[in-house]
Amino acid sequence: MPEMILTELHGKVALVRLNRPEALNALCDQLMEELGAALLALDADPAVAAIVLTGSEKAFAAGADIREMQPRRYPDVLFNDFIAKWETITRVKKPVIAAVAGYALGGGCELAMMCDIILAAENARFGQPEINLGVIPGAGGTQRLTRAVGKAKAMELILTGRMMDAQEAERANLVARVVPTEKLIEEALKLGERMAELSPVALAVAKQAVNAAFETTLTEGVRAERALFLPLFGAEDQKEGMAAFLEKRKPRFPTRA
Ligand code: DAK
Repeated sequence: MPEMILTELHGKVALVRLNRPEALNALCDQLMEELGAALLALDADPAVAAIVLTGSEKAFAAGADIREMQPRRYPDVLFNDFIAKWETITRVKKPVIAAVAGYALGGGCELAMMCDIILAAENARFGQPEINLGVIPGAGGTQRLTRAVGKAKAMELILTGRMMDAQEAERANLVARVVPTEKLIEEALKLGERMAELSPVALAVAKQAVNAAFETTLTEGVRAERALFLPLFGAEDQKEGMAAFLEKRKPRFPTRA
């Protein structure tokens, strides 16, 4: 049984809560292992259509665990590849929504950025403060933050360790939306429930297509989109989705997640 995360099912939406409050959800090896295993199990579970990842009201996650990292030496980090367990979340095919309240710092900000959508509570604070520790972001922060907010702001945040609040993060396009802190989970579950009504095949493919935009040129990206789009006509969900529109009714997508 996992000790550092809690998982609940709300209809077809799984809510995964990082639960290490005494350390502001610092992301230690055990937590990352438990999280990775839970996410892969939910991805394979037909009862689940979408996943919400959250922390506490005080902290989504205040970064990788500094106490655990401090004694590590170069050959250890090289051979005991602690990066691998951080990337599990990027293998999930179902939509993953980060519901961020409080601190999302360092690895916490990087974890949120690996999700498909970030929903921020009014009290959320984002930052990459690794520079204060004599290192740099190590789980994609220099790349994903820069793609999200652009060079000037990414440089400023990463080179100074400054945090930005939820409003600034929304203006900078890091987050999809800011919601009242007490409504964060409700709003994140609503997003997930909306997706649970849609075609799981189309959702998974849409994720792949949007993610391709961060990997390639426009011409290549448009080609990738086409290669993902055309096979959807071979899936039953397209027949049902378009028939339902023409018959003025709600679609009932045959494919299960
Ligand atoms: N690690 C370990 N413990 C942490 C922690 C962290 N990142 N953040 C907070 N804590 C612990 C504190 O030590 C404290 O524990 P006790 O002293 O009570 O035992 C407890 O949580 C409460 O924290 P504070 O007393 O500091 O609470 P405050 O409200 O005063 O301050 C704060 C909140 C978030 C501003 C402050 O805790 C803070 O500055 N925390 C550190 C933030 C930070 O520097 N984060 C970046 C860490 S470096 C990689 C993947 C990822 C990474 C690297 C590599 N690979 C895959 C290769 C990521 C690196 C990082 O994230």
